[in-house]
Amino acid sequence: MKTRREALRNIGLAAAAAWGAVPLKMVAQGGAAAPSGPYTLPPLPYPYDALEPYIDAQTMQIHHDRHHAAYVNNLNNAVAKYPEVGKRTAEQLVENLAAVPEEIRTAVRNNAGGHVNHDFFWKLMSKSGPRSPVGELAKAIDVRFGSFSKFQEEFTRAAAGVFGSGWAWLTLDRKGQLSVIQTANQDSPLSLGQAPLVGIDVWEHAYYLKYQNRRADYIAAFYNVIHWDWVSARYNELRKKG
Ligand code: MN3
Repeated sequence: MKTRREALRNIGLAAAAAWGAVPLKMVAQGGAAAPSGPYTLPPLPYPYDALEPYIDAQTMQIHHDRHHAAYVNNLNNAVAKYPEVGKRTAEQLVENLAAVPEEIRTAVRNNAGGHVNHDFFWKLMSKSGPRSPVGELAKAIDVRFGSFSKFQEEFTRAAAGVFGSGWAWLTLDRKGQLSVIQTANQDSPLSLGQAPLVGIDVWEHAYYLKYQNRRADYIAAFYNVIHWDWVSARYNELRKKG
């Protein structure tokens, strides 16, 4: 009997584990396939473990499937009463927050910002390709910062110095000027008239599982996953557009 009870309990545990696994999967698939509004969660462009060992698979899964999904869901909820606002892209929303009705402006700032920032962040990262900028961007970084390592020093300082939750960025403004800036919470450089080229999420949810309170170790690891081919091509595109 004891063996049978144990067997039943084990089946129960297995069933519980299986049920436990279901909601996470449904969040990811449901978020992408059955949106409850105009905004959808794009799938992660690579497997969860693609950035190991620098960024661990569990962090990527929770960060994309739960945190990014929540920004998308909250954005859909925010615009539910304002269908005309929901016709704008998330980028357009953060580029012109003043055009968003005051009642939902803070919710849009936080959640369209969160959506746009994370969409950018996933595309920005890759383990393949060069570990430093190429072409015109490499030259522009040398001119602006003195050298690539001087840029890294400034970017590291900015990322380490964000108090609380936020981001550090390398941005390009409309005059073609490169800058290293910080934004708080989910504020986007687009709201400041600047286009992001590189951005690091320094919210604790981005690194705490693997790095705990060691933000400096996470920032150092991040340099191994910047997709410089993509960033450099993006720089050329933005410069062409002027
Ligand atoms: Mn995040």
